Amino acid sequence: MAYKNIILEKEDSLAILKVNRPQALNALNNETLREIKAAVMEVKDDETVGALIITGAGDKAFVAGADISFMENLSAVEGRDFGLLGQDVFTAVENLEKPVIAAVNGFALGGGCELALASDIRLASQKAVFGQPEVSLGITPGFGGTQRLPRIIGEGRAKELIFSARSIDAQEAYRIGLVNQVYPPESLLEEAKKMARTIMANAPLAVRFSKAAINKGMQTDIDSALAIEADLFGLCFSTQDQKEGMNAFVNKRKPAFICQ
Ligand code: CO8
Repeated sequence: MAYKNIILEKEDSLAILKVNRPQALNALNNETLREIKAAVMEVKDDETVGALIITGAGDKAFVAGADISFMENLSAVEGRDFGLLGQDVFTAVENLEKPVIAAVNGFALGGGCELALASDIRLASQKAVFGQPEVSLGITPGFGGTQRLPRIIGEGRAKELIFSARSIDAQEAYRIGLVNQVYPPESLLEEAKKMARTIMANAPLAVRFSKAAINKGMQTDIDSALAIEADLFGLCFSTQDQKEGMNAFVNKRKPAFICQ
């Protein structure tokens, strides 16, 4: 599919999605959100792709939020629909059955921070800036931020960031557990690729099941979550990759995983 506001590149078995609206610091309008969803579906259906990296085109912004010019005159119904669209797209990112790494190369504000939150792993450039400035614009976070931010950094810190609309730099984001690692701007994408390749060297189905167990388990009580883990753990023993991984260990050789 041809995209206008994003770039989807494929490099070996890695897909790289760049949000690309330089005139608006990669801000998200309807069209861009729909293109991100289409790209996620493309990655889902492409058996040659093992992981997705999401980043921003250019050197200034990851995504500077939802498009404020577009939102300015929305009615309550239109605002809700726009929120539902963003939620749907970011839930598709979260549920993609392949690992998703956000390489946050600059401003990640509002919807941009929420896109990073929907990713599995967040890596930041030293120049990255995070924040949920929505209340300074008279709205709440609406693309999942009120739910995913507290689940990732805890309720108190999430409330402070959302209520104050304060932006934080990459070091503070690292300190509070919002990002996994911080890198110099020039090595961020390479480090993201390196991490993706490390993950892809493991059994793909086991990674996928681990993601499902964590994502589903985080939304439920511990007993139900442990039941989900037990089912998926059991299912691994019906895969060829479990036999391959353990046989390789026992015979002191490198495993060759095959299951997608
Ligand atoms: N929307 C639209 N245009 C934007 C946005 C945005 N979010 N961010 C930047 N731009 C545009 C600017 O208007 C400017 O355009 P122009 O050149 O035509 O004047 C261009 O990008 C460059 O931006 P600046 O000149 O402002 O660049 P600076 O380096 O001076 O500042 C900032 C960079 C600090 C990132 C600044 O642009 C800024 O504060 N942007 C807005 C950030 C923000 O508030 N984001 C949150 C938006 S709200 C949101 O995301 C809600 C999500 C849930 C929605 C639910 C709906 C119901």
